[in-house]
This record gives sequence, C-alpha cells and structure tokens, in this order.
Amino acid sequence: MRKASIRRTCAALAAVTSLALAATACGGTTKEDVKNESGAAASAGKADPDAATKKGLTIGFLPKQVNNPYFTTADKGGEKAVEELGSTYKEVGPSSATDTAGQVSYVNTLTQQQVDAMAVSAQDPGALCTALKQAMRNGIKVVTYDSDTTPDCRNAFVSQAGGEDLGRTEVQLLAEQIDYKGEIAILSAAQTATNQNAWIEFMKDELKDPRYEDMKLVEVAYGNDDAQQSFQQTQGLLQEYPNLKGIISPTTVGIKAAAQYLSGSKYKGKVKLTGLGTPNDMRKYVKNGTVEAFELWDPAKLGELAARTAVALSSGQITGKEGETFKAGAMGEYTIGKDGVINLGKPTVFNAGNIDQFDF
Ligand code: RAM
Repeated sequence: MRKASIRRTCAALAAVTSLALAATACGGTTKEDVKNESGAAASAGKADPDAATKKGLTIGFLPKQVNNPYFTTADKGGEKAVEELGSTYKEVGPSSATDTAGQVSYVNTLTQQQVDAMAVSAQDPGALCTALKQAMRNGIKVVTYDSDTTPDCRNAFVSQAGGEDLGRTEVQLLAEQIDYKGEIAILSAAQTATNQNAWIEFMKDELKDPRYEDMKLVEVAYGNDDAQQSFQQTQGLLQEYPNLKGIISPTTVGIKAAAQYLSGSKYKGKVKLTGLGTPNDMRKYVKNGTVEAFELWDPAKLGELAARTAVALSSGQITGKEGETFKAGAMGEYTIGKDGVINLGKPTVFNAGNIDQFDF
C-alpha cells in the first residue's frame, strides 16, 4: 500500500520534472512521512500547540528574486530565526522576477534535496502549484510569504499586511498629495505577480469612491522589478501623459527607479510618487523633495515570521487551519486566519519626519 503510493508519487514526479530529479528524489531514501496522495491531505491531521519545536530541520527560502534588496533583508530575517531555532537555512532563487520556469525548477531542487519546509514568494499564483503539491506529497511543509499561490498549493501564507489595507492606503496617500485631482498611473512589478495584482484590484476599488471622482487612473505599467525597465516605464508614462499628476508604485524596485527618474527631471516635486519602498532606498528622494510619503512593513520581520511558521508546521504545532495559534518567539502569538493566511501587521508610513528612525 505504502510502496504503491510512493511509486505513484514518483511517477507523478517524473511526469512533471526531469527524470534525473525524479530518480534522485525517489531513489532509496524517501521521507518517512510520505503518506498522502494529495498535497492538501499532507497538511491534514491535528495540530498540537504544545509539541516541542523540532531542531535540526532544513528550511529553504525561495524568493521571487535574489539580489533584490527587499528579499535580501526579508531572507536575512528568515535565516536569523531559522538559526536561532536550531535548524539549517538555505536560499535558492532566480535573479529575474519574471522567470517562473526558474522558480519551478528551484521548488523541484528543494524537493529533491528533501528539505523539511520551504518558504516561497510566488512570481505567479498558479505556475508553481504542481511542483509545490509534489513537495507537500513528499511531506515537505510549504509556506508562501510576500506573494501567495492559490491556497491549495501551500500550507500557509505569511502576508505582509492586509492586501486591502495596502491597496486603499496607497491611493489615499497619493490623493492627499495631488489634492484629489488629476491623472494617475500605477507602475507595478511583473504582470503575473500575485501580491501586486491583489493590491491593484483594491486600488481600483478605492478609486470608485466618489471622493476620487476627479482622479483618473490612465495606465498600469509593468517594470518587472527590474531597475532599468522600471526607469524606462516611468519615462514612457510621463511622455504619454503630459498631465500626469501622480504615480503609485507598489514595488520596492519600481518606486526607487521612478524616484530616480523623477528626481533628475523637470517633474521633480511636481509629479507625486508614492507606493511601497524601503527607507534606505528612498531616504535621499524624501530628503531632496522628490517623494513626500510612502509605506512598507519590515521585510526582516516578514522573513522571520515565515521561518517561524515553517518550523511550527514542521513541528506539528500548527497545520495551517484557520483558528490555530502559535508562538513566534519575541514576535508574540499569531493566529491563522481564513484560507491559511497569517498577517504580519500594519505597514508603516515613512516621511521626512520619521524616515531617519529606520534602517532597512
Ligand atoms: C518588490 C517585490 C515584492 C514586494 C515589494 C513591495 O521587492 O515585488 O514582492 O512585496 O516589492
């Protein structure tokens, strides 16, 4: 029975991955806990909040993009927590935010290496699903952080802040700066990015409120979390819409590139810019009058919570079901919400008055 089940798992792995990977993952050493036929069932069972925290685990982090300072900070937070908990941390990931095939192969690599859990920021909500379900069938716990997949493809999602809060507050921040009047544009990351797309939907919904009737969203542009592309997209927006009054860029790479463009142009201080950025990237543009206010959460805390969630899942303290609670060290106690979502907390708004208190 168990053997047949493992064979089917291996056949499925061979079908979706390279034969070499299937052969390695299925050759001989199979994880003790390969029992279930479906990824969802892999997370079934009862949580034991008093179970001891397991040590000696291997936790893999797979960001949307390595070499993106945002993920460097987030994953460092994850690494610190994993090590504090007595386990081993590793990071793999693509260097481009639009390399979904690359992300899939990194999931397969982590599965092949038989990590105990992986924390993944998804470039695309669906593209990783087959590979992640395969990982869960192999007893690996899957946490998404920063950018989710669909809920059936992971055990839990560690969200940076409520998506609704983020989308609506970015529109409010810009509206205050342009006096609720004029054309605006959005400069996003990749067209498939789950997190940015969710926030943009809430921005559009917020704009339906009558208080924004004199504001018009003219375009959503995509800079793919690439500095050069984001810079060029900003330039293109300003050429195409000479009356543009403001830009919202809900990506740390996009907002920095847009600020860089605006600060060296005649639009500096005239075309307003807000969105999600890191204080260290944005400090000089706040000080030179290009940017008034923007927001973000602490990426290191997001990574830390993702790591602690991964270890709590691997230790059986939680399974990812709504209502379960767990202790995340000094961060306090967290409760799992609907669809396995765990919310980090509220974002911080940065401006000239407080930016120097932050260093990330
Ligand atoms: C970029 C990435 C990331 C997003 C931040 C705000 O670094 O797109 O997914 O959360 O911006």
